[in-house]
Amino acid sequence: MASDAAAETGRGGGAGPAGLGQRSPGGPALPGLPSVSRCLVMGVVNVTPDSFSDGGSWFGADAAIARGLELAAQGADIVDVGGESTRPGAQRVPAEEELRRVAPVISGLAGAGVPVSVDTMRPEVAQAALEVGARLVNDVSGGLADPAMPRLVARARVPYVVMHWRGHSHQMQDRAVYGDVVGEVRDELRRRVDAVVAAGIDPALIILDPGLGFAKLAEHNWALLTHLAEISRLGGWPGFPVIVGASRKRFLGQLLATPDGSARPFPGCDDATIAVTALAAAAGAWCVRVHEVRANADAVRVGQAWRKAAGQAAETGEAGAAGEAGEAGARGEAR
Ligand code: PMM
Repeated sequence: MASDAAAETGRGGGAGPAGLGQRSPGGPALPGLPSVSRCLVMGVVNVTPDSFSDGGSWFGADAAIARGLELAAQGADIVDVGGESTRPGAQRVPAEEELRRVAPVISGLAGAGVPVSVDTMRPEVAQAALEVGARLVNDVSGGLADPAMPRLVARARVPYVVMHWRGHSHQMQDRAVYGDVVGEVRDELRRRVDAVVAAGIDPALIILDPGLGFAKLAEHNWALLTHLAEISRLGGWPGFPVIVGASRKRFLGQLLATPDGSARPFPGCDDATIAVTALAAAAGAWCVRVHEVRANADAVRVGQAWRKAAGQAAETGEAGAAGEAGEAGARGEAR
């Protein structure tokens, strides 16, 4: 089934130069999203009072719109707007409240020409967000939280982030149990891809996410980060683009803990995030999701130059600057 569907899309089975997906840097662009020949930068605006890393900072439409515009000016290719915290232990907010938070922000940013994604697990929120201009649905549950989501996305024909997820925030860390984290995350993602394709989503619109920090301990996050190419290539499918959301997550604070073992608070984790961004971009990630854009945008260019020098990027159009992929890149000829 997976192979047949993949064949129908006309995409070959080969992976990109770094083995990380047909729409990794230099591959065809996803519809509605910027077409640049490097890893994209997704800036985060959490319109919540309690998100792990920036909760409360942009809680209010005007502040959130201003922040989104600031991130776009700093080099964000996409601005991700969310209205529900997914930090470990968080309780859910009602859908009406989530929508009340995100709709004016998405409308304001999209109206200003910013490519916007909506970070939601709810189809009714995604639907309303798409109506006011969102171009991508970022579903951290990969369609598991609400089976109506894949059907909605299929009808809307927009790019869809399928993240690895094992349950809502109040229970997810109890489920951070793996024998072989890379293999299990791959298998579970493959089942999600099969399910959302069966619901009608075009495989060419799917982006995969290993779900760092979601039912993962630090060791799991590091294992996944160092095996992004394996996440991209699920059995029977051609390579998918991969998005990486390491920004300010607790495993970075744990890495930078004081000698007495206290994790560094998240605002002190931006430099570590930037290091991960450079490595992920060098490995061929399609996008990084980050809270601070300017330095991460620089790090993406470092990673791109690294890829190119290592012979992993295409010869044309991957100069490390914000060059457009162009038609040849979009057809995959640049490889
Ligand atoms: N992480 C968070 C929220 N949304 N979306 C994707 N695709 N990937 C992630 O890793 C991800 C996400 C939680 O982080 P935050 O609350 O600090 O923004």
